[in-house]
Amino acid sequence: MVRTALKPGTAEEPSALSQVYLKAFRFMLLSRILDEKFASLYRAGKIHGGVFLGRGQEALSASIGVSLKKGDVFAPLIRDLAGRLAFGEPILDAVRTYMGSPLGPMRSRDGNVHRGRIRDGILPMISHLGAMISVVNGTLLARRFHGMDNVVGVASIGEGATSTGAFHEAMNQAAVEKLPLVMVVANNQYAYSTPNHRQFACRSLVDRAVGYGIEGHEVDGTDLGACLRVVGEAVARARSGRGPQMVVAELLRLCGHGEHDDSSYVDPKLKASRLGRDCLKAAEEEVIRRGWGGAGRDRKRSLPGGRKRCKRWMRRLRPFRGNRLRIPTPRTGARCVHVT
Ligand SMILES: Cc1ncc(C[n+]2csc(CCOP(=O)(O)OP(=O)(O)O)c2C)c(N)n1
Ligand SMILES: [Mg+2]
Repeated sequence: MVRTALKPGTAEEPSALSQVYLKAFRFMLLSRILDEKFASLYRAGKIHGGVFLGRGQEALSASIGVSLKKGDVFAPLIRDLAGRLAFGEPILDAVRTYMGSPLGPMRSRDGNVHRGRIRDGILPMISHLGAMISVVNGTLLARRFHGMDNVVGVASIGEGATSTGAFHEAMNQAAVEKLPLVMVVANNQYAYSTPNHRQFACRSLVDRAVGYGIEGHEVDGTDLGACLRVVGEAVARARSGRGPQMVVAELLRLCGHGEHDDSSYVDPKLKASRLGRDCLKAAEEEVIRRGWGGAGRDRKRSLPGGRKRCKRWMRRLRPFRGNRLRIPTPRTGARCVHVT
């Protein structure tokens, strides 16, 4: 059994726990604020194409980002802004891609969430539906051929994607090759508007891991401490050579599939259940409860990345100021296809 330093709730409360918790929390908060900004720009007609948010999934996502190291590989989902930021993606990459700027990593050829930085291990997304798992497998195999050990690859997908052929082929390959793959499934109860009972008949998605000879772990995706522990342990296991790991996080998407979707089909009972609790709010309460934000005036100042500070900082981002963003001109636009 691989142990990690993270044992939330223990009496000794190691400082490493508070540090990693606060780090993840900061990225959750930053991603939520950035997401809100994208949503408002979309409603103002300033973003073309879709806007897809990670609301309600930030605890899981940030846990991935903080569990990985330089040299690892991450194939994020459309809802993984928190994880991307925690893994080191510059904020401007998100802003520039959404705003169609040629200064962005996709040079305005792609409109929203398909961006990546191959050199830094963030794989640009092909599809939300399982296609990236094989790409992570391939990257891990290539690194093995080059004698690069100690590398972990995380593929992040939704529960809907676990019903695709791409998912099953890639899981099987990862198991046979004993790849250091961590398959993180955000079970947000819906694939677009299709509820889980119309998607699969197994009791838990973790059962699918067993069928491939892969270790599976379930976690409450609304609980940051639990996500940090379970994702962190899965990454440590994969890194130590125990083969692929699958983590299934139970949570609820607290937004539409994209900003074009009012999500009126979501069952109110689910919203009222534990799955529907806001992981960011829960994490913030935990920070305050444990006194990690300091006390009194100090608390305001040190509560990690306090909302005001984050918002003020965001306003300073040049691309958001007026019209200073360099959108493609007819000349540069003609040189590339713009996909949204
Ligand atoms: C081949 C293909 N079919 C359909 C779609 C449209 N589509 C994109 S995401 C999605 C649902 C994905 O659900 P899930 O895997 O549960 O992820 P979630 O959106 O819930 O995070 C659908 C139907 C697509 N992008 N590609
Ligand atoms: Mg889903």
